[in-house]
Amino acid sequence: MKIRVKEEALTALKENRPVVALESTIISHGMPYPQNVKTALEVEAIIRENGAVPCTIGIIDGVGVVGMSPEEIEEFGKRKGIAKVSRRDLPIIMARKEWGATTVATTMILASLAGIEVFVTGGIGGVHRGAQQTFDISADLEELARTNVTVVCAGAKAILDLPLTLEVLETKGVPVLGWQTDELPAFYCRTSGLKVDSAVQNAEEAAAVIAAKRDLHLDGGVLITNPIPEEYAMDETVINTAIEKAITEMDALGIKGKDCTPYLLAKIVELTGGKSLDANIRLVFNNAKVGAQIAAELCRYHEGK
Ligand code: PSU
Ligand code: MN
Repeated sequence: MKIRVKEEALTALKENRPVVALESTIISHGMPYPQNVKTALEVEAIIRENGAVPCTIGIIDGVGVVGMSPEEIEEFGKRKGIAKVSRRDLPIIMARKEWGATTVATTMILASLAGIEVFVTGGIGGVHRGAQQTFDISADLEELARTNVTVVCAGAKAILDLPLTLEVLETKGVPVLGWQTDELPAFYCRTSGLKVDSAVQNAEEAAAVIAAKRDLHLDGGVLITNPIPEEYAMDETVINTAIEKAITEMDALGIKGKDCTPYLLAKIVELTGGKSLDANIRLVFNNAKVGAQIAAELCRYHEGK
């Protein structure tokens, strides 16, 4: 597979310094322009401030780019028609030498190929509501089952069936850790009423679990779920009303499959008058700090901690 890792990241990895991966579907399909570009660049800055090298990942002319330039990030935010690429789409986009925005699943694949162990995003895909009929279960869950990358997120959105998402993660053997909480955060809100497998209080505790999993040769990722900061969390009734409405409209329009998540995210931004976008941006920033800390702690493990 053709992959290009930026020089700065290659050096950092060789010298056992922390590197953090970032995805591009959140840029091309998760937020509107120009907030998408501004957020992506700011997340990189936060990761740097916290001592790690950021690597935004995407596919450019069929090459898996691990560590885009600011100009490339701008292009992913601006350009229309960049495909949303999950595991099954990856070979097609590469063979055709096209551009592709990487989902959580594909970002994990490319990060892992480059030797990056930690990946920061907003939310993962999961079991969609009504999956009992539609079978719509994100390939992100399958990837978490097999690829050795830790994913830091703010839980999963209530556009998904959260209890079923946790069930699938359990089946697939993916530890779900709560960052300073024992409750699964629900993206826009801090709580979901569901328990995570274990709380971790700091990067040291998180890294200990990740290292133990690796020592056991248990393939697959670890999910770190970090609640949105209190001051940016949304009112549960407001967000749930918007989510219900967005799902109803999506079903009426007959939108299915990979178009669901991008449609719902954009619709919810519209229905909340931009409030959900603000929350989304803030929670990604918050995750960036945690991801950089965990990546640094994992480097200490490599030194034989
Ligand atoms: N959740 C968000 N923003 C996003 C996504 C999820 O809040 O941009 C994207 C991620 O790239 C994730 C993908 O991997 O949606 C999941 O899509 P699907 O459900 O089609 O697998
Ligand atoms: Mn799907």
